[in-house]
Amino acid sequence: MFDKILIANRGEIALRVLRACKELGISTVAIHSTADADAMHVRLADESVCIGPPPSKDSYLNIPALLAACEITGADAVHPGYGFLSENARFAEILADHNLHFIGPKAEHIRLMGDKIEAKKTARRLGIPVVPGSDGAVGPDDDAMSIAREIGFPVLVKAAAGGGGRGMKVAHTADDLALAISTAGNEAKAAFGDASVYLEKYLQKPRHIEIQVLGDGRGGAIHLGERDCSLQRRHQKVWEESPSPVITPEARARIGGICAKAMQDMKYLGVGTIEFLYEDGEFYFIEMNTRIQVEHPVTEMITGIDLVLEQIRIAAGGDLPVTQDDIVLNGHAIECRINAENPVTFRPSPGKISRYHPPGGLGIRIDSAVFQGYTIPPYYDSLVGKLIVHGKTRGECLMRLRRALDEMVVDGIETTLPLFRALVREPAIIDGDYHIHWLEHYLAGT
Ligand code: MV4
Repeated sequence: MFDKILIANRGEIALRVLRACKELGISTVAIHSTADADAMHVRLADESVCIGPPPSKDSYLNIPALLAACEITGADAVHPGYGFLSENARFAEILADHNLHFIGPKAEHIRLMGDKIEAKKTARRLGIPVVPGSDGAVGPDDDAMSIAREIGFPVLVKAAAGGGGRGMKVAHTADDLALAISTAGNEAKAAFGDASVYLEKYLQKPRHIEIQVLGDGRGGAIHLGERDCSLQRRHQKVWEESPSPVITPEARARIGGICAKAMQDMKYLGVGTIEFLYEDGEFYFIEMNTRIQVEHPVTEMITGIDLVLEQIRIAAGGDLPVTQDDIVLNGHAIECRINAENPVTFRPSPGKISRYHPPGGLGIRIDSAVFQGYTIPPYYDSLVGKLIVHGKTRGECLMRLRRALDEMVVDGIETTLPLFRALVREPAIIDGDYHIHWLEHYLAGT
């Protein structure tokens, strides 16, 4: 097991990792920019190192500074959290070159899943259902029109180096195709330095269903059910829940088994999330994330498994905590991502929290690093915290969530709390009757 872990992140996920380390008896090193000097994870860590000025490129993304912090403190492992360097294969390799453990998958798997075309080819080879589309990138010499006609309009043009919705263009008819391909390619070149694009059948109103997987790197792997993350705004998840209101136990067992088998075949190491679009009873692979995700608490609440603690144990050579048959999905969990943003315009609202009262009681969890008097800096994401609620049923969970949202106080800044207080009372949400575009239509009043 590791002796000292450097947590290469900030905010709530840095605190989350720190808690798992403390429960494992592992010493912790916090790193922070000058803007985060009084942050909670810095206060609670055994040691801390300031690694630079506020801009992420000069601090949380500053690999030489992070290596120096490991050197100074004698850390033997690095946990990247999510975002920042968490899916940077080069960072994982550099750490290995310095005899430091990267708490995450093998660099080859990070790189593989970072290329959306290679990820899809790998998924198909492993027996995971994928969206019908082109076999790889569509180049200038390819007959994109015949490929598109084979797929059937509307088609979606996607950037190979994209992800998270960046570099996507819909071609509704043949007339739109050439412009969609050139626009997506130019945007991809500008954004990612790689103009490669591929085509997929455009699914009109799917749900976003993701499967949590855990592998020991030696051929053992299990799945921990799904999370329904369909409520998104501009590709930012807002509300996540498990189980999904539309996935039956049979469908869960089928797709979960396929994912677990694929991870066994890959000898995948650590936590991972396999993302699907789900429409008319069919799952379609779109991407795989090779990091711990923001919404991991939803799965923890219904499985009772501490995903971050297991991530660390497995990275140190440990075995899977349970067998697939041991996994029991208990009840229902919903997570609301509460941001320091105007609840109507979503304009960021950094600043000092003058009053803070988190809700409590049975089945209520708050993953947050804020406190009364804390100032939310303007340099990073606007997450105030995640409210995660568990209930025996979805109905009980919604009732408890409504009570918790009404009890929660965050004054001094604007937050999206009012949005969640409205959503939890919205008939379509209460019925679980929504898809990936539902929230944007709701917000637009359409
Ligand atoms: C799609 C799609 C429809 N059809 N692929 C958005 C980001 C990335 N995860 C993939 N995304 C999509 N891929 C096909 N073939 C619709 C989306 C999409 C989306 C997916 C999940 C959650 C929210 C979304 C919002 C807009 C578009």
